[in-house]
Amino acid sequence: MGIMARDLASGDDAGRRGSTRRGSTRELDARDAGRGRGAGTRGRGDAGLTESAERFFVSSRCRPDGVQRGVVGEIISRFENKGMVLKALKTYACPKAVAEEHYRDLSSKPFFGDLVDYICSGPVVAMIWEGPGAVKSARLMIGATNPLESAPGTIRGDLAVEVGRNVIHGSDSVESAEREIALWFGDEVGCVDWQPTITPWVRE
Ligand code: DAT
Ligand code: MG
Repeated sequence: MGIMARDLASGDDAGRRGSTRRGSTRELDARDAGRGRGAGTRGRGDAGLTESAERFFVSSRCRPDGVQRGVVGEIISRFENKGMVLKALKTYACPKAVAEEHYRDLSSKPFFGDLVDYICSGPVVAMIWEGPGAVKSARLMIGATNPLESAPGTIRGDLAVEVGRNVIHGSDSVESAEREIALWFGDEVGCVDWQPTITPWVRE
């Protein structure tokens, strides 16, 4: 597991933190319910993470102006409407060390300092979404890095005009999603193991 946000933020020993609530909120397995097989549960081992269901990390980077525009609800709606499942969400004041770790691959870029300052300048809403092919699908929904090159209908294509204010971050691979989830959500305390009851109407 990668480095965790709170390690960077506070030097905390993640391993000493309290027990995970993951798995304590067991939901009716929507597929079983839909097929009349009764109230099954999903343990961590298959918490919606079948080989066809990936997790995807999204942060809607909202400075005060972004919050005023109210794009967080719009972004959530788009992923919900697509049929992805929201596994975790939090509003977060991003410490500089977390931002630098998150964007470490870009540390040699001339805009790195401005990017880090920007991410730390206001509340960030971090989310974990899950669904089949979630990484590729969500990247298509988000659109190109430069909003002026993002297709209409994409989040950036519809909601942004400048690369430095492109509204949303999304993981670019399954590996980076897991790294970013570990960074932002640590051991996933508070993440909910659930599936919507309408799952059989969204997925075969
Ligand atoms: P993406 O966010 O589409 O994965 P990226 O990982 O290449 O794109 O870059 C991360 C962020 O860095 C991007 O969302 C906005 C910022 N950025 C990228 N290229 C930039 C540039 N040329 N000038 C200013 N900011 C840039
Ligand atoms: Mg990227």
